[in-house]
Amino acid sequence: MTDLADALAEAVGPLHVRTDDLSGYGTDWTGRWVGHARLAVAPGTAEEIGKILRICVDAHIGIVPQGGNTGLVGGAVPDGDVVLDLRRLDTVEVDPVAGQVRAGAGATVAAVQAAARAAGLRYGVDLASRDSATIGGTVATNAAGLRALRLGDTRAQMIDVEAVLSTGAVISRRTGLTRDNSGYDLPRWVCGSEGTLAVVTAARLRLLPEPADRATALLAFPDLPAAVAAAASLRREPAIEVLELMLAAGIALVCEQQALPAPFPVDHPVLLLVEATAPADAAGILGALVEALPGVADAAVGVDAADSRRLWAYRELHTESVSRVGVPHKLDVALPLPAFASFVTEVQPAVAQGWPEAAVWMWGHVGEGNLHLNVTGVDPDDEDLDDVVLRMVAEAGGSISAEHGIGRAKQRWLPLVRSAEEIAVWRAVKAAFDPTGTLNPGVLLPK
Ligand code: 2HG
Ligand code: ZN
Repeated sequence: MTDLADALAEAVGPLHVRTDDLSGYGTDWTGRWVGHARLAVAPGTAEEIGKILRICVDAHIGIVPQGGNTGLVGGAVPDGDVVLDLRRLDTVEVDPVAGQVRAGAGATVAAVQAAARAAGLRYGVDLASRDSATIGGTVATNAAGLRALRLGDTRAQMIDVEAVLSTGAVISRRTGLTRDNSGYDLPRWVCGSEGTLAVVTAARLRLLPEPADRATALLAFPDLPAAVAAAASLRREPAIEVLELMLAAGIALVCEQQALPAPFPVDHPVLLLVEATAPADAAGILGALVEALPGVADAAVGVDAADSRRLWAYRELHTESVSRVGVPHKLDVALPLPAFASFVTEVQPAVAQGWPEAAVWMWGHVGEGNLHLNVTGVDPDDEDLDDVVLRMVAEAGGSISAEHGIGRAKQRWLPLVRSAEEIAVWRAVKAAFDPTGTLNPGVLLPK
């Protein structure tokens, strides 16, 4: 063992320091971001994290916090750094009276959802990677997911965060108060900072009442403008909690890769997955809304929970299916809804012009103008492709990152959506939290 490994072993116990077989820590889920971990250390407490940080600060070595490693912008991929594996911090404690959960950074989203459910409540953030994605990662990236349209992103659930600064100091309000307007809200700054300000060790999150009834439907449309107009109209309805858009190519890919039957007897260019929740008769409410919608070519309604899961599979299996055909360019972008349909139509030929071999896959949280544009068949390192797409996004008044963050993937394009003055303030904030630049170096802000 090296001096560094010895010092860390003293801090957390030798069983929790790994120096061999580090490839799982060094590569992201998609295979797009390949780095190198110097070693991995798995602390069991915030206090141990403080010790680890002080050791790494003194040794001038970067620390990359990692949970489920499900991020999609290279934000948890080390570059010769120490990986801080947070998965041992997996406690989940529900306070049903307060309607809150305190979850360790390493608890999975699914574990938090299950604990909430057992108390007759629910956690508002849901995403397809729920079984691996951890609370620490979702707080650090302000993950949004499938229900943010109505329930908000991670920041909207957050009551408090416990986090360790690179000095080893622990910050936390510790109160659980839902009204606490006493000055700068550091928990909300840490949320979405992608591990660059502090290491999230736990979060206190709000839980919501479980709706008594829900209904799911898959709606088919003849074209994009009709589907987007339907989404715009449905998002005004309080009962609608989910509005997800898919295209024919993605549906065909999912069916082929996952051996699923086509959802309708004939193919349709665009599908919307919608879900309604209500105190009673969600299916009736959803049925009436669909009936009144112009342009619906066909509809499949989930008659029970198993049937709803069958419809959800077409949406949730997109990411995995795309990865089966190649290492994708992942462009998670946001567009103003009025520009959504024209962007989707125009970006295809723009990509085909420069990269005729490209396959473009698009789907997303259309209720919030969030489009996931994936491209396979093009060298993953060919950033000219990303440049073409992200410039089109900025031109259309959109954002280069809707929910996945900046990571190592998108720093180059930050000036398209953030001013030099804003980025200067970010640097000052970073220096205040992490003066030695130890936390997640090279992520979000260029090194
Ligand atoms: C989703 O909504 C995730 O499916 C992943 O945010 C998107 O794989 C992607 O590009
Ligand atoms: Zn998404």
